[in-house]
Amino acid sequence: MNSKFRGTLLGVLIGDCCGAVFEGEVLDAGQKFVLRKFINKLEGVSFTAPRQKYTDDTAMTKSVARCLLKYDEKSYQKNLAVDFVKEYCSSTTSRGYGDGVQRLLVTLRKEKFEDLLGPARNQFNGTGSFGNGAAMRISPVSLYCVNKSDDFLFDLVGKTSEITHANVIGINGAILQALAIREVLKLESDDLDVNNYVTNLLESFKKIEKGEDEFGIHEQKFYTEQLEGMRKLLNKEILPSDEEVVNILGHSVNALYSVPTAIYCFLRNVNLLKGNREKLFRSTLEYAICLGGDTDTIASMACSLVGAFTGDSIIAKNLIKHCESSEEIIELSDKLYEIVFSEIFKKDLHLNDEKMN
Ligand code: F2R
Ligand code: MG
Ligand code: MG
Repeated sequence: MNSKFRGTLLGVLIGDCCGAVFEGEVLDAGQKFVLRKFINKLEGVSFTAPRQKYTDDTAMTKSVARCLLKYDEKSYQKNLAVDFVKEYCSSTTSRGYGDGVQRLLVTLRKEKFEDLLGPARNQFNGTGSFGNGAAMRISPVSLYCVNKSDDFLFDLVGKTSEITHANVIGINGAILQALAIREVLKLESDDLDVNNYVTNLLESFKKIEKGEDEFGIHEQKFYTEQLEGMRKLLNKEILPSDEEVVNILGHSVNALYSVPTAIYCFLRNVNLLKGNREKLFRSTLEYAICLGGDTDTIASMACSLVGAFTGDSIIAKNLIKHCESSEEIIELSDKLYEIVFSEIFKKDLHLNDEKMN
């Protein structure tokens, strides 16, 4: 499990660092070749350039991990808002934050965090952000909730998301990514039944999206439909082309058109590399970036899923070494593992004590 914790957060970092170079592009055959050579170079021993920089995806994930380490129900959200702002302001390099979220972090700071959720609700003329920023940073919540109830996870995802994302699409994208990671973290073997896995996510989303709005009109089944589309793509006899995948699932900054895409990238490669798990990380990384569009975020979310599934042992050591702050990411993973499992250990001891008495 310690290795799975490391794999999850290293997946975020490496997908982000490698994908950031191609963010916003549509890759033709030539660029796909450049991408392959670029990752080969990062995996090699002779890489001498400065380490590959991470972007907002990792910056915000680090904040979430740090605040979970000192989790307290009452102060968590304020601590997180302050940490987001500190991380944003302390960076000496551009981390490619979304335009809306940058304005929001400046407002939070200017207003001294008096209203934690108001600025997010006011974003985009009061509709709130549907960007994938809440989903891209959610993996530490999956780690923290590995043995907790669904309700606890939903609540913590909500608290972690709503500081910046008030639109239901943005928040539900984070719920989907959090559930998707937690489900693979909990697997004890490296055998993943892809059909079952998608069915479980679909069942969860049918419940989440069954609500009605204030007029009694049934809410649209946004993620449920995307998950159905993903299942169809996964079950196709002929492997779908990159264009077909992007047409059906999308590759934009909108959470609805990127979270299901990231999960698809992971599952497609699980299916393809059944007897060859060693190649799963590299192959998913390259495939997610090949789809173009929001490459750092889609690769980051997809690789986080691979890391949660296999652990960090299949990630090339040089690739880890050549990404900025990988030591810090490993330290955060290990600390999260320690607090999550010391809590469980304490609970077990307490139960044993009760039995003895
Ligand atoms: N923003 C980027 N990349 C492009 C900019 C890079 C820049 N040029 C640079 O290199 O410095 N990447 C990062 O942003 C995505 C996560 O975004 P997040 O945190 O959700 O931010 P935001 O601002 O809330 O939303 C992003 C954009 O989505 C559109 N949008 C969201 N909600 C909307 C709504 N209700 N109505 C209309 N548009 C909405 C806006 O265009 C937002 O700017 C990740 O890709 C991360 O890597
Ligand atoms: Mg980014
Ligand atoms: Mg991005």
